[in-house]
Amino acid sequence: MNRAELNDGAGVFTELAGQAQCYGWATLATLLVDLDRDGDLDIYVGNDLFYDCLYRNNGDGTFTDIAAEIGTDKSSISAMAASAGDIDNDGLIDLLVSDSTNGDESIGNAVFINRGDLTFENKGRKLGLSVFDSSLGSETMFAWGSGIFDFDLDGDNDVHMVTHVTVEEVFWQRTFKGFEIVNELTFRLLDVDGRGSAYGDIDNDGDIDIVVARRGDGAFIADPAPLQILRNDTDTPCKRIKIDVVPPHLAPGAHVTITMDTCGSQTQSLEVGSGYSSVNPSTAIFGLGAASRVESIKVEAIGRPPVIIEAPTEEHVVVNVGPEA
Ligand SMILES: [Ca+2]
Ligand SMILES: [Ca+2]
Ligand SMILES: [Ca+2]
Ligand SMILES: [Ca+2]
Repeated sequence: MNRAELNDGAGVFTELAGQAQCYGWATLATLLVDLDRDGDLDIYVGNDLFYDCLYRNNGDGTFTDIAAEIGTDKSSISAMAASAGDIDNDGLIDLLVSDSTNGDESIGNAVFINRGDLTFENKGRKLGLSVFDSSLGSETMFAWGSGIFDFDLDGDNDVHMVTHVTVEEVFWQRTFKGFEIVNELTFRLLDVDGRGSAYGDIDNDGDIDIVVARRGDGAFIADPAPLQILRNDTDTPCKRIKIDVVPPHLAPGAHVTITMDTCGSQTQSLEVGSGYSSVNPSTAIFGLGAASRVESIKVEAIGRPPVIIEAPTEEHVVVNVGPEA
């Protein structure tokens, strides 16, 4: 049984008795994101070998599991990873939940496109993201880590997943048809046997790099396997902007929106956790694509008034959403 505990900021945690427990065989993915934009964090719970839960935050310390009501509960039977990101660039944060394709009830990775009223449409198959390419080495694959980011900085979000069963990580790039697997990326590795992935700009050059956690050799004995860092060496003429949200404890679930001189706007939700046992930094990175400049940045942190920065001149901006700002 899972537990939800409130942190009072002084090192004391109090259980929300009976709330957000989502009983299942094994919970491997927990994602906190404000899906209905009402100023509180909702919770997606991904279970292995059992149905998933989606808890709407009622704002009073209680949660309501709406997964069965809206049909997201049975879309992923072998969930290891869940990620939040705006897949279709309409300003509403969508969900990616990994799954296997190994012949049980599993139907492949789910992509829940947010309609804005806490209902979703699973477009995983339509977008080409539901199944892995069996030519990559196995038909039995499970993604333990996932990320929705604009890895090539061309102005649209791409998708990365890391899998096990000694298969490499998989990278989808957005095309006019949907998403297609890209195999020639410079940071592609073999025999990853990944059990988690985190996403951030490790070398501080303005693009998203990846850290992959790996299982040790042997089925039951955890021989050490070092982390792998996948440095992103994207060569692009597109401009970019990196936005750090501080203080870090107010960043989880914050919506960061940039408006550009052309091509409209882009929105990201800062994730608390990423896939299985991984955490991302409180940083948003946007590629501007065909746009030439950012006209404004808007950061909406949970429980804080929006902070708007007009006409930023730097490629790296730190936005303070705290009371002392
Ligand atoms: Ca909410
Ligand atoms: Ca969306
Ligand atoms: Ca892209
Ligand atoms: Ca980088």
